[in-house]
Amino acid sequence: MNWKSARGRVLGLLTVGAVLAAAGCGGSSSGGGTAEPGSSAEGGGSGKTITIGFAQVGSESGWRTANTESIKAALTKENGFNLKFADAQQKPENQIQAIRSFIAQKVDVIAFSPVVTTGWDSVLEEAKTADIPVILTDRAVDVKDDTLYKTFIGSDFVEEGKRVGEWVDKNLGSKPINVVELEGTTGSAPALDRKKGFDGVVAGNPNIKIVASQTGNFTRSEGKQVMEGLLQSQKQIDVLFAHNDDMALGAIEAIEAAGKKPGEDIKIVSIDGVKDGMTALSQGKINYIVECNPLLGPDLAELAKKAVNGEAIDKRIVTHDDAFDQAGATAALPDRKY
Ligand code: GYE
Repeated sequence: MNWKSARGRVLGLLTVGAVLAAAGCGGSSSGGGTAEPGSSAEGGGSGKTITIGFAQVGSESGWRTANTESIKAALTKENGFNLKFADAQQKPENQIQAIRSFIAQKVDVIAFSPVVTTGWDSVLEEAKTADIPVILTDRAVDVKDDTLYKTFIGSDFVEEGKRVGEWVDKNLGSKPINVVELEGTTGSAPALDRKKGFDGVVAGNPNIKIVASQTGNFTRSEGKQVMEGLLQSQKQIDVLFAHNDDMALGAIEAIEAAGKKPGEDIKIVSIDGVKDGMTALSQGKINYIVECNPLLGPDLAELAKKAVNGEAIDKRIVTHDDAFDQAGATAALPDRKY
């Protein structure tokens, strides 16, 4: 799809425009209108350095690792950023604390990937009062006032779940099947939305029965543990839908330990498309993966510059996701970046 390249061009032009405008305004000392007093004027012609606080979810999955690497690689000194990075270890209270500390440090912009959807109104109001723009990356929040954040960039998780559901419906739904679902972190946008998308589709096929749905918190170890329990408690499991690859990979270990063949005795579908997941798909242990693109760093860098310069930004930016079967994964693996 052309979305990325077209968007890249648009952002690129706007950035060039902003730089030219700043260079042309002459006379003033900092060149940018919204400079924090503490920020230094470096960044090789791309304006003043932007101090950005990023509060990450944690390091629960391969997806998250790739996401963190992308963000750190884009928000560098050379690109005009001073990045303050906090890891919340999957605890919303740690993220709130990190955001409060970014506000106290008077950063130019705050970005974060909220662990769960709720509980953000007060801290985002504090950021707004301090006049610090907030960018949501990857995950959504559920707040009363959507002016509390500037924009939200990330995948459409309902659509991802829907696409997985459609594949199951089309490829496995012609006879009665029992499905177990490994959900992501309880209360997180991807867990809520992927479930909604998937369950909504399969509900239309009376052959498909979701016999159990339990959280594995997006981690490999919890995916394994929960699957071990399900293999004992369920008489017949035909399909596993894991909300991310890591939980599918943990479940594969449990299925193999129980003497069953993942991908054959139990069909497996998941979301993310990280290298380990794609490898399992290429080996036939997973049957279908809908991608979720974690490489949000470059777009976040452009959005942060625009937010600090007070430029207009779309409220919602949806990233493009592919989908893979076994042959597709085998073909994509050699060039896979994460
Ligand atoms: O799918 C999962 C990670 O928020 C899209 O979080 C992200 C999800 C991703 O832990 O692997």
